[in-house]
Amino acid sequence: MTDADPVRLYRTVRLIRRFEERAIDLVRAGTIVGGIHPYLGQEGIAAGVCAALRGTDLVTGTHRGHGHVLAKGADPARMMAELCGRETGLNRGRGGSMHAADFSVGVLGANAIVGAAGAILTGAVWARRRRGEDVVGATFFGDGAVNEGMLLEAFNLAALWRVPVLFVCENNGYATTMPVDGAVAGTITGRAEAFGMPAAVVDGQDPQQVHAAAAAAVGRMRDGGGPELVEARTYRFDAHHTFEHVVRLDYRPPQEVTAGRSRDPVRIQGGRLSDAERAAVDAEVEATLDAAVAYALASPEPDPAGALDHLYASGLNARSGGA
Ligand SMILES: Cc1ncc(C[n+]2csc(CCOP(=O)(O)OP(=O)(O)O)c2C)c(N)n1
Ligand SMILES: [Mg+2]
Repeated sequence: MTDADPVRLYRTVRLIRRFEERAIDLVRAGTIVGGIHPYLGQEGIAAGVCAALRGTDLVTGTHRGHGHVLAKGADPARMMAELCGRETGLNRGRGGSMHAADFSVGVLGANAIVGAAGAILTGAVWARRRRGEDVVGATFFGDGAVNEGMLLEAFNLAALWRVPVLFVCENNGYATTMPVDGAVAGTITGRAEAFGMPAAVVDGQDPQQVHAAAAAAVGRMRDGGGPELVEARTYRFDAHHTFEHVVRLDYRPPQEVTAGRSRDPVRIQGGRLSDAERAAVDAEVEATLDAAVAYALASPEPDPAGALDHLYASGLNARSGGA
């Protein structure tokens, strides 16, 4: 089942947009320590893809991963608490921005290692299906990941073993400051085709177009098809990382930034709603985020005595492990 309901898609892109803007405020205030990689401008990709998935389906994301976690259904309050390093966070404040995970909604994690998330997702979907579970997965990665050996290895095994994974490339034109034309030989879809995977290019600024492409691919995968790739062309509206708010890096021509920002997924999707529908969603999102920020700020930080807890799935005690 997929859900292309325009109001739902708008709610998701608006939630991600406002979540990111509030998170940036908290970075500036020093409440979120270390900064974030804002997903501003790319919201339509997470929203469109995740609306094509079931709650039990799996996703993995990137260092720019808040949108993937929220679109898959994680609680914004516990996500905000995670970014603020609080005990009530999705991962008890230990994961933070780049490692947020919520297994209860199929989010196996954001991921700081460029190119790693595709291999994790491929293995996880393969393992679940071997156990007889009827799941598919989607993994998000940037244009900077398409030359990483680990991702290409994941393409190979997913194609060979027909693991139903949707590989979603968020091509925002840059890997940090490196333009895609200076780093990527050939094409991104050509990499998928080399492994026999169907591949399509979509307008990543249009949530409905992303959703249509993802829903079609996921439908084929549920019918027994193998992996597919979607390259969503997009634009990062803000910095690579919030450190750029402090240290200006001059790598994008101003005209390009203006043109890129003119195609805003929140406005594109919002334009499909009536004024009254849009106002109602906006108010609902604001209330959700007011509550999320209040929850995060009221939550305690973890007890430093527990800093080494939860390091090993086995429960091995890190304090005595090295002796
Ligand atoms: C394996 C690896 N190499 C390098 C880095 C440092 N790094 C972090 S983000 C980034 C750029 C990634 O670009 P892209 O995949 O296009 O994603 P975007 O930031 O544009 O969303 C790099 C090189 C890393 N985290 N992991
Ligand atoms: Mg990029």
